[in-house]
Amino acid sequence: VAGHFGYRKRDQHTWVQNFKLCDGKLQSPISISSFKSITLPLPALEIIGYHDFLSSPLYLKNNGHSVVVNVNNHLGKRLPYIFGGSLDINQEYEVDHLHFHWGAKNNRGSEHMLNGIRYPMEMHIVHRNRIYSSLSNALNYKNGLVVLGIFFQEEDNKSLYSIVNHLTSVRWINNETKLNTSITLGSLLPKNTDVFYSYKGSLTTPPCNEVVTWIIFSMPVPISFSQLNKFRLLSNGNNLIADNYRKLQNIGLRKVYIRKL
Ligand code: B30
Ligand code: ZN
Repeated sequence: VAGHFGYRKRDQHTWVQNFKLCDGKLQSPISISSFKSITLPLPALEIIGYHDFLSSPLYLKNNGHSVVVNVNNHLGKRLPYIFGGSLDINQEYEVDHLHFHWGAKNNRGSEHMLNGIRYPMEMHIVHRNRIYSSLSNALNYKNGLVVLGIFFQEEDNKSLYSIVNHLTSVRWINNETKLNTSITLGSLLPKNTDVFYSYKGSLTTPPCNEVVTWIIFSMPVPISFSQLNKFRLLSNGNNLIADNYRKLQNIGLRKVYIRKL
C-alpha cells in the first residue's frame, strides 16, 4: 500500500478531511524571506554530541513516504541533543530520527523555500523535548519537538555516502537495512550553523500537530547529482516517493526570526 497519505495535489487536498489539525493556523512548510525576517541577538544553537559516532546498529528504512534513519534507540552514550538559539531556556531536545524530502527533478524537493529558492532536497533532524517520554507523547505539547531543516544543493559530498550507498537496499516500502558504517550527525550539518531562521510551525505530514519549533539553516549542504538520483529511485510500491514535499502553508500572523553573526 502507498501509506496513509499521499503527496499528489489531489491527495494533499484530502489531508484536512482525515486530519483536522492540517487545517490549523501554524502549519508548515512556509516560504522564508531574509528581508521579511526579524533579526534577533540570539545565542548560538548548542549542538551537543553531534560529532560522536552513533552506536550501531543504525537502520535505514523506507516507510513509503520518506527514508528514515532512527537514532532514538541507540544505546550507551547520551543521545545527541540541542539547546540555546531560539529555544526556550532550560529546554533540551534529544535527536529522535532523521528523514528526507526530495524532488524528481532538481528544481523541486525541499519543503521550505528560502528567498524564492526551492532546493532539490531538505533533510529533517527531528528532536523531542527531553521532558516528554516518547515522540508520540511529545506530539501533544506545543513545545514538543524541534526540527532542524537542512537544505541540499547539487555539488559533490562525501558525508552522505554511508546513507546513499544503502538506498538500493531500501528501494521498496518497509525495506529496512542495517548501515555498515557509523555516521556522525555533525557530518550532515552545513559548515556554518551560525545563521539560521526560526519560527513556530507543525509537522509537515499528517497528523500536522502544531508542536514544532523550526530551525532552518541558511547554508545548504552539498549533494551530487548521482546521490540525488539514488533517492529518486525509492518507491512506495505504486509510485516513486520523489516529490514528497508538502505545498507551502500560509504564514498568517507568525514571525520568522533570523540569527546572524
Ligand atoms: S516533519 O519533520 O515535519 N516532516 C513527524 C515528525 C516530523 C515531521 C513529520 C512527522 C512525526 O513524528 N510523525 C508521527 C510519527 N509517524 C512516523 C512517520 O512520520 O512515518 C507515524 C505516522 O506517520 O503515523 Cu508515517
Ligand atoms: Zn520532514
